[in-house]
Amino acid sequence: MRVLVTRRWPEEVERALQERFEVVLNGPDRPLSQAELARAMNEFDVLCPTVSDKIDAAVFDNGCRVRLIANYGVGFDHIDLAAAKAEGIAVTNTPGVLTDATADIALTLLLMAARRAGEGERELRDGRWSGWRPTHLIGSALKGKVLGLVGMGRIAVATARRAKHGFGMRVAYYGRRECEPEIARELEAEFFPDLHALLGASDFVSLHVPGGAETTNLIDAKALAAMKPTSYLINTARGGIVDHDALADALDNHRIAGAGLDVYPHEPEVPAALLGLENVVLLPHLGSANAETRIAMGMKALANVEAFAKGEPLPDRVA
Ligand code: 8YV
Repeated sequence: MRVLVTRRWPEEVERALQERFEVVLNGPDRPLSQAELARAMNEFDVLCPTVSDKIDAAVFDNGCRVRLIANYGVGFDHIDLAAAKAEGIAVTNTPGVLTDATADIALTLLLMAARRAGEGERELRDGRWSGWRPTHLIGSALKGKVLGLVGMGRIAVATARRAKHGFGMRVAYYGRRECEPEIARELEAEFFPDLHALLGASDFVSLHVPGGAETTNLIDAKALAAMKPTSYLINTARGGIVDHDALADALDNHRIAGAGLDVYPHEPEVPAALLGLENVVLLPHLGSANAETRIAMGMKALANVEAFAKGEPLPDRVA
């Protein structure tokens, strides 16, 4: 069985994969072009892509040998599931193993934005720090503030646990349905069936819904207008969920206090209007970027490829 790994993975996972299958690794470790992806579809049985590969319907146009797309990552909005399904291709992801790492980055962004850490570091490195003073770079406290979660899946719950148990924040959430009673009790979480009502009640809003057509620009100018002028927006989910022109406008005009972003609509492009603003923290998609997590993601992808090779049910099938 021929397997293509589109980006370089941690060594131990690559080795484990190579011990079992005929594996081709993308030596230059740059994103594959659409033409290269289309070619790969005819040359391999299994494709292991990442978020930097756009698997759209067109890559299947010239025929397709691939039977399994084992995505390295939990989000799969870069894969056209309907098109894959139409080709009879199974798709898997890597849920669970990057929950803590991503929640850690949500809290990193929240703390950096609330305490103006990026601004402070830029000031210091630029030699602009003139010394301590009582009114210098005053941020916001977290204790008693409301963290409003948009979506209440695994990563949202892990983020809420950190915020509540670690920082004494209050928890509210918006979702299609209420979360499990046990989790609601533990977090003393207030459910908002209306997104804008949640936005208006929150001091920090953290996004945890999947990307894709259903959530594109969910946080638009209207949604931002529903937020308090003292509130912050945190996004570790997908860039497309936020209208970044509207966000830049809201930040520039201080209609919200700040934002912390790890994801962007067309990565690695970062909306230019954000780059000049002080009240936004910008990270380069680091959600799952710790050594343990990246290995666990690879091992999970490998488990799916192995199950596929043995004709067993796929542990993390999404299509
Ligand atoms: C991954 C992510 O590193 O898993 C996801 O959905 O957003 C990231 O943290 C990336 O997607 C790898 O494909």
